[in-house]
Amino acid sequence: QFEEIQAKHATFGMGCFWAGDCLFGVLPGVIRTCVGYAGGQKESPTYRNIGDHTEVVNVEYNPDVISYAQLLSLFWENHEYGLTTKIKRQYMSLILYHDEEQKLIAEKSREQEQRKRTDLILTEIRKFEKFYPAEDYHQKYRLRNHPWLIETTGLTSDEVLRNSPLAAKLNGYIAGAGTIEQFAKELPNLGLTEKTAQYLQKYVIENQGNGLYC
Ligand code: MHO
Repeated sequence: QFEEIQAKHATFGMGCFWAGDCLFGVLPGVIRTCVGYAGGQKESPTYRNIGDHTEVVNVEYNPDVISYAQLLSLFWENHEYGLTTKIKRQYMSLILYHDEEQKLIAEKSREQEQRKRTDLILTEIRKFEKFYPAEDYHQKYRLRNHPWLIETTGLTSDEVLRNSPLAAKLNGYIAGAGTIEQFAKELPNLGLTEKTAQYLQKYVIENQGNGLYC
């Protein structure tokens, strides 16, 4: 189910990275997510000592299922990036492209977004260079508030929480990312027990549309 053969990567800075983790994690075609620091020069940044870096989410996706343009739509729809909002570098709007194709698509989509609005878009588009994964406690942050769910699905180590495709889905759904329809469609593929599915569904419905991922 989670084939990796043609996987590609995309990297976005769009405010607090817990949100990007949730929003991209539930997307069909997204295989796994990892939050971290990128875009700056400082060696080995940390959350407390982020230097000139930005919080980003690194997304591994299957381009046969979801396109880079679709990922960009989600990016534009879910954060602030206009000149009229004051945003510090930690939370800046940033697209780090992994190849020339992504660069062109990203630039085109920024132009399209710019035409829709009057204030200047501050989103920067730069080449992906170094990515520093964030501390474990930031990975799948929302899922970590649900020890029972982690335990029952066997996602019981930091490494598994970082790398598991299931963890990416659960982390997003538990926070209310993704639609109820999408959840209903995907639930049979998640391989959860009845009890676990019910637990998750309660949160999907409760948190649906509240946009509170951070
Ligand atoms: N609102 C959060 C931001 C966390 S973040 C990963 C806080 O209270 O720290 O930047």
